[in-house]
Amino acid sequence: MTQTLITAALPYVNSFLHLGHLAGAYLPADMYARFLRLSGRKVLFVCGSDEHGVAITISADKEHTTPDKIIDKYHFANKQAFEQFGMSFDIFSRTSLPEHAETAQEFFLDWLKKGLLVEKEENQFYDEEAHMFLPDRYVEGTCPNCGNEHARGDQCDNCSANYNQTDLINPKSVVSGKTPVVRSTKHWYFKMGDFQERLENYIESNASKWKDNVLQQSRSWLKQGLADRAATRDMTWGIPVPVEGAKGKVIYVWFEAVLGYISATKEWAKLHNNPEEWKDWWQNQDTEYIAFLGKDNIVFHTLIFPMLLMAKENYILPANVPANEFMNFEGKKFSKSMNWGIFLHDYQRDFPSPSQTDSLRYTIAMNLPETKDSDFTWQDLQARNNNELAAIFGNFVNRVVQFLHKNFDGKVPALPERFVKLNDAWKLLLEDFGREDSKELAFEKYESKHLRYFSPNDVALIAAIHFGAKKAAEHYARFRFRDAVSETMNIARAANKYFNDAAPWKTVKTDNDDCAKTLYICSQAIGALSTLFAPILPNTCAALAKMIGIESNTGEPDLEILDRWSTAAFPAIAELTPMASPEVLFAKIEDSTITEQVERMNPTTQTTLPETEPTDIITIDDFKRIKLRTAIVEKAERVPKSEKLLKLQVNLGNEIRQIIAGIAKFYTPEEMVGKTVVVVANLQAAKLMGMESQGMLLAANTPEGTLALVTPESTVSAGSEVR
Ligand code: B3M
Ligand code: ZN
Repeated sequence: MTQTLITAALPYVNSFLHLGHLAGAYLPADMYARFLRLSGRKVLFVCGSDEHGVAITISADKEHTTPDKIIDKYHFANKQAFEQFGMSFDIFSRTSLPEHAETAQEFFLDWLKKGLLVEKEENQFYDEEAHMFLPDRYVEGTCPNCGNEHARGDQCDNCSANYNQTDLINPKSVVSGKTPVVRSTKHWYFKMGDFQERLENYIESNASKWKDNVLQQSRSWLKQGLADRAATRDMTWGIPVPVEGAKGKVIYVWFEAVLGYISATKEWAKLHNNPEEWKDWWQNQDTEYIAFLGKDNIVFHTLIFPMLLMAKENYILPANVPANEFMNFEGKKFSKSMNWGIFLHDYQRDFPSPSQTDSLRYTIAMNLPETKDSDFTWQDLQARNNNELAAIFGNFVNRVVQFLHKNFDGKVPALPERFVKLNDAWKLLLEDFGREDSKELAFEKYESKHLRYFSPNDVALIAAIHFGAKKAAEHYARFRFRDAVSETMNIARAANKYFNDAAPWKTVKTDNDDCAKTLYICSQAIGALSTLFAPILPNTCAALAKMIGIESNTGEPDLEILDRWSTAAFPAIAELTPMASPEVLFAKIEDSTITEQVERMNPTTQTTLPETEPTDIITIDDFKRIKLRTAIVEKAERVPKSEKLLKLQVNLGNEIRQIIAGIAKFYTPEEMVGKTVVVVANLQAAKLMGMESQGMLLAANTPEGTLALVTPESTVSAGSEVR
């Protein structure tokens, strides 16, 4: 295998990207791509927007606009967000391009020709008012299994039952609100059963390398037996079925979206003035193909996509599908409708500097949901930034550069006569290390052998870099990104320790030659870190390269292919290279910044944030789902360390609830006690600064920028319904 094709799942363009997206697929894919490029590997990294399917039309309906407007809005927003967060795609394409329709239709016709599609008539709901068949998410009704009145067309969120939409009790069209009729409709079904055995062999032949979650899901599908699956839908938005008599039918989104990777590669090849080059990737046995995605997309990439590729012949299959679990936000699932989570553009607004982007990448990387769901918290971002990035990596760089400016004219020291052959000795030392597997053994063995040039401290640091880089590479190769990054941070730790142990502030007075050598080695360590941290901290490493006067390479596309990784432990910076004046790599994140973010999570204060999304119109039924009740405040106290929050105990008639409200700037605890307020009673509980908030108060923004509580005009008892 001489080259690697990397794809990251094509995000639906029906919402903005949030941190959970980065954690699920995009950040690991990007780190992997950058790592491989830095290791001298030829890489093509492909992504784009998934612009068809019901997810898009539903969002268009909700935003009272058309699908083509929706896709433009989110495609460009997402593309920009990805760029800001450093995704080093070779191409970010979109499935609404005519070239993609061509690819998908060509595949479809090929399935027809090969007899892989069967036509069948089946019953489905039809909305006579909207003149359309209703895809599963367009029908709601009562669950035939548990009686939940808001069950979706194909599955119930309450009891997780799966059923046919025509089994729903009291079905309603989401489009018109009317009861749909049953009509029969014709579709093309893909004979997945024909591929059962080949797919089983494919999965099992990869079993030793794949992650457990990926294997389990794939095997469990195969175990149930692959049945015919509709490859078309009755919809106008999508890629038309390219046969006569198929008006109003499109190719099912999952059967074309995965082909979007191929279309994107074709677009890339065209842009590179070599339109046939895409085949060099997809139809080349020397390509290793790795598909990154979140856990909800697994079988589409381990079974459906491979099946489509097998059917077409000549195509390579994914060699690995290192899917992640989900990352939650402060203990709860990211949710667009509940406004829970951090969108990338929100983070960008509040933390605009490139190093802050890197801090986020680092924090997510250290919390990647590689084997189980994980959690992102603001506190963790602060701790990772302050205690690791700033206190270890940034601190080392700063100490060295400052020392150079104070004592060596701001330049990498020239090697004194005594150590003039240091680079040759360094080469020999690394050759010796190359014969050993473990850092500890190597150190013991060579500590004294190289004494003429290197002190034991020197050997320890060079060993830490050499073996750390090697270990990190092994972790990257096995998709263990958290370990890869921890390993890299350990190198920075070792560098700090080296600076402490070598104590150049002492030797500068006692043995200037030795001091020069120490600082020469420190400078080389900075060079090494600027390569080894590049997959995770590309902005910082680019800035660092500039600062230390070496050519920046953070594993971006289209650079000369060079292996910088395995040579990272060897000196890369020439003597007397000037170093730019010291610059703080990572500014500390203050407590108040974090407190402010945490408080913004409080729904009561969220209204003061700039609008990032168009306001949605809701129906009376939507409104009825919100249960508003009056409540009497029984106790109120300030929340320590917070300017904005009050902790309230409120009486709802039949229960006492704790509510953490962002009103402390406008109401004292004493004023609050005894007040009758209006509370959203069925809001999911949330944690604010470690305390549970079981509801939310209503308050209005005043023209003066303060808040005024909503209270009933006359006396009512606690727990009265507000409508
Ligand atoms: N669009 C999943 C999603 O955005 C889906 C992935 C397609 S990969 C070809 O949730
Ligand atoms: Zn149910």
